[in-house]
Amino acid sequence: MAKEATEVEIIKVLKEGGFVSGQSLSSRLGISRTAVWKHIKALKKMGYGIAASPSKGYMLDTQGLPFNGVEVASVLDTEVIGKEVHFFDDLGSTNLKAFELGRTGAPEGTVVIADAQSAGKGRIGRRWESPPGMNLYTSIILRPPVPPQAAQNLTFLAAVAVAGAIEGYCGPPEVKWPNDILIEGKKVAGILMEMDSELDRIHFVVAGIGININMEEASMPEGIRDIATSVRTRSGKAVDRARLAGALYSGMEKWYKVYLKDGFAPIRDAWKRYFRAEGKSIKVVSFSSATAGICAGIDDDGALLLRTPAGKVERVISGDVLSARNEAG
Ligand code: BT5
Repeated sequence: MAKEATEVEIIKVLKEGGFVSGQSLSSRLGISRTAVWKHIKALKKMGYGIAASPSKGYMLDTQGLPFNGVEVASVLDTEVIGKEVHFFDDLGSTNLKAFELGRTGAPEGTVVIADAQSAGKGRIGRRWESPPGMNLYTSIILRPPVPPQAAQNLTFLAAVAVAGAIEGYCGPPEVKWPNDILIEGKKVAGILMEMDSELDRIHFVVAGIGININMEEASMPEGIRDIATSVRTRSGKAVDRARLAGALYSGMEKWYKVYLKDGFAPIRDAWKRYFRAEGKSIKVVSFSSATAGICAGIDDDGALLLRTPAGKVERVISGDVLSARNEAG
C-alpha cells in the first residue's frame, strides 16, 4: 500500500468536498505541486473522476467512485485490519494470495481484495462463484496467539463481522452453522478459514470472505441462482463496495480485539444473536454420514449440538447443515 499512500491521502482530502487548490494539496501533503499533478493523473487512470480548473484546483466526482485499493484504504477507520491493502482486478483466489503473503511475513491485518476470482474457493474443494464488478472477495491475515484447535473460533468471529456489516444495509441476516450468512434462506456470504500452523502453534490464519453485494439475479452464475442472494437484492439499492468492505474490516477489528481480551464467549454470544436454527429440525451431513435431529444450539467452543431422535445430544464439529425446517411450521 505504501506506494499508493499519497493517492489515498489526496482522495481523503478531495472527499471533504468542493474544489481544493493544487497549492493547498501540496502543503497539506508536504509534496510539490508537480508531484500533486502526477498523483492526480495516476488517480484518474485508476478510474476517479477528477475535474481540474486552473483557477480553483481539483474536485472529485463522489458519485462515480471506482472500486480499488486506494478507495478501500481511503474509507478505513481501523488500526490493524487493512494496515496493508493488496488489491487485484483478477486473481485465482484471494486466500491463495494471502497464504503467499503470510508465508513471506506479511503483518497481521494485511488484506487481499480481488474484483474477480477465477478459482474462488469454498470449503472442501467446492467453488465460490466470483464474477467481476459486483461483489467483495477478500482475505484477511491474522496471527492470533492461540492454539490451532481454537482457530475455528475465528470462523464465528468473521461471521459476526460479516453479519454486522451487512446488517447496516439491509437488516440482520441469519448465520447458518458453521460458515454461511443467509438472507431469507439464501446465501449472501460465505467464509473459508485456512491456516498455516505447527501442531501447537498458529503461524497465521487466513479469513477468506465472499459477500454478494451488487450481484442481482440476472447476473448470477446459473448454478447458484436458486440458492444465492445479495445485499442489493434485499435492500433494493446499489451498494458502495469499498464502504461495505470498510465496515467489514472495522467489525473484524472490533471483534478480534474483544476475542484477544475476553476469549470466545462474547463472540459466541454475538453470533447467537443471528442464529435461528435452535429448536428446529435439521440434518447434518459430514463426510459420508448424515444425522438428523433437533438443533440444541452450540456449545462453549462452537460445536453444533444436535438432539437425536433417541434423545442423546451429539456434538458436531464439522459438516454442513443440509436442511433446516421449523418443527412448528
Ligand atoms: C463457503 O464455502 O461458503 C466459503 C466461501 C468463501 C469464499 C471466499 S471469497 C474470498 C476468499 N477467497 C477464496 O478463494 N475463497 C474465499 P462452502 O460452505 O463450501 O460453500 C460453497 C457453496 O456455496 C458452493 O458449492 C455453491 O453451492 C455455493 N456458492 C458458490 N458461489 C456462491 C456465491 N457467490 N453466492 C452464494 N453461494 C455460492
